[in-house]
This record gives sequence, C-alpha cells and structure tokens, in this order.
Amino acid sequence: MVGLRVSDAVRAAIADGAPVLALESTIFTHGLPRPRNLDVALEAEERVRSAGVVPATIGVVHGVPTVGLTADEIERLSTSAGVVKASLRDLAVAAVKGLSAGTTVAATAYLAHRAGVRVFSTGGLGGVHRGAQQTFDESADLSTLATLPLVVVSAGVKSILDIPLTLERLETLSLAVVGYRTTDYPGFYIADSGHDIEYSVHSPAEIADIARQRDALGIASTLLVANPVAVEHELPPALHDDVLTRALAAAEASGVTGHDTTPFLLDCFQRETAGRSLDVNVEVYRGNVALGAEIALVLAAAP
Ligand code: PSU
Ligand code: MN
Repeated sequence: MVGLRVSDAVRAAIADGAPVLALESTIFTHGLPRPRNLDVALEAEERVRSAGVVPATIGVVHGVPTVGLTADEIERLSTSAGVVKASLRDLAVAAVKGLSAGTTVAATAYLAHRAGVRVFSTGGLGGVHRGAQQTFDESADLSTLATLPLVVVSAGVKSILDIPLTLERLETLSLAVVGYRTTDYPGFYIADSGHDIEYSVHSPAEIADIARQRDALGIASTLLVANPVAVEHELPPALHDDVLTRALAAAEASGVTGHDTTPFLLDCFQRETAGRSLDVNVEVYRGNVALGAEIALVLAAAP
C-alpha cells in the first residue's frame, strides 16, 4: 500500500508548527490551458514562499497521493498526456492503477487534512450545476468539505453553475461561508454574483479566530472564505452576463451534457472574451493564494 507521501519540506513545517498552505492541482491539469497552466502553478508556489509560508501543492504522481509536489512533478502533471482528474472517490483507484492525476478541491482537501495542513487556497469551488434538479450534478467538493475542519479560500463558484442552489447546499451541509470584507457572494469572474451571504470578515486574524472557535466547539466542517476578485481585475459585468447567456445557449444547442459541460462553457468564455476570462482566472487565483498565505501565518502564530 502506498498511502500518502508528504514531502520533507511540508512534513518538517507541520512538525515545527510552521505555516503551510495547500494548493490544488486540477486547476493546472484541467482548469487552465497550456502553457499558462504551469506558469500559474509555479508562480502560486513562489508567492506563498515569499510570504514566508510553505506551499503544499497536492496531486497524484503515478498513483501516489502527494502533499508537496516538487517543481518537476508539477511540470510533469502540467504537460503529460493521460493525467486524469481525481476527486476523493478516485484516489484509491488511481493508486492501484498507477495513474497520475490532478486533484479536485475535494481530493486536495482530504489529503491536506490527512497530512495536517489546515488552510487551502483554490480558484473556484465546485458546486451545484444548472439543471441539477434533474441531473443531480453537484460536485463532491461540497459534501467532502462538510466533513473536514479546514479553512478554504475561493472566489465563490463560477456563474456557469447555479449559485443560489449552491448557497442552499452550503447551508444544508453546515458549511460556514464568510465574505472577505463583503457580504456580496463573489461570482469568480465578477466580484459580486448578485447573491448575498450573511457575514463579512475583515481580517485574516478574524478568520483564524473563527476557525479556532469552530475547533473548540468540535465542529468538523470547513470554513469557506469567499474572496472576491479586485474590481479593477474583474470581467466587466455586462460582458460577463452577455457571454454567459450566449455560452449557455450554445451548450443547449450543441447538446453537450454531464462532465463535458464545464469545459465547454469555459471554452466559450475564453473565446467570447478574447482570452480576458483567462486573465481574470489568474488574478482570482493570485488573490486567493495571497489571502490563504496570510491566514496560514496567523493560524501558525497562535494555533
Ligand atoms: N471550478 C472551476 N475550474 C475548475 C474547477 C472548479 O472554475 O477547474 C475544478 C476544481 O478542482 C474543483 C473541480 O474541485 O473542478 C470540481 O469538479 P467536479 O464538479 O467534477 O466535482
Ligand atoms: Mn460533476
């Protein structure tokens, strides 16, 4: 049995109580086009390091779930053919079959928690898909995060999903969600999705306090921090709404369904915005990585 591999740097940091930030790999194996994917992944690690935090990029290398990928491993996952997308249920299968994989938020969060990492930054969460009333298509990210006591920073979910239904599911699953300096739930490409959440937090220290209080109460679900993209970097909302309408119509017309839907819609966004959606995606991730690093620092200073 291979179990879990934790890099020496991450293992030492956890043993010393030093700050560590988990990062996912589906964002660069399946979420971003080449060659930008590799740059974004390596830049995120560099940004974390320069904040004084140890990055723990998580993925599966030839079947081995790995917390703390090397730059070489990140490069191989970013550029090799046959790298699959692994959610939590896929980890054991990938291990036995020796597959390499990008890990989703669900799988990354699970492995981070097993390794003792408490904070994790991603771009956007998986959520409830439009039409889920019929298709039942809801990401395992939600139910998995409901069982793990982490802090996860994201810019909400993309508007190609059903945002109000996603927020309902977060409530059902007892996943706390706080907005970073806002009660507007972000819509990934846009700072305000048009849907409100109840609570705003003003600092990494306040987020860390909430996480400690949760732990003291024995509540084992993730604290979701919704961090909007800076307004100067967002996709202009009118453009966003227009592209979304056209992308959804194109998906309907082409009969695309199931797991092909998200890549199809994201591809429409890229084409219809002449690549601007990709730039926004990168900015969103930068912001979440920076905030996650600050939270990891505060939590490590006073666990
Ligand atoms: N949202 C995005 N792009 C992505 C993902 C989410 O805008 O690439 C990835 C994340 O890794 C997330 C996963 O955890 O997709 C969710 O996939 P699924 O819906 O199949 O659970
Ligand atoms: Mn799905």
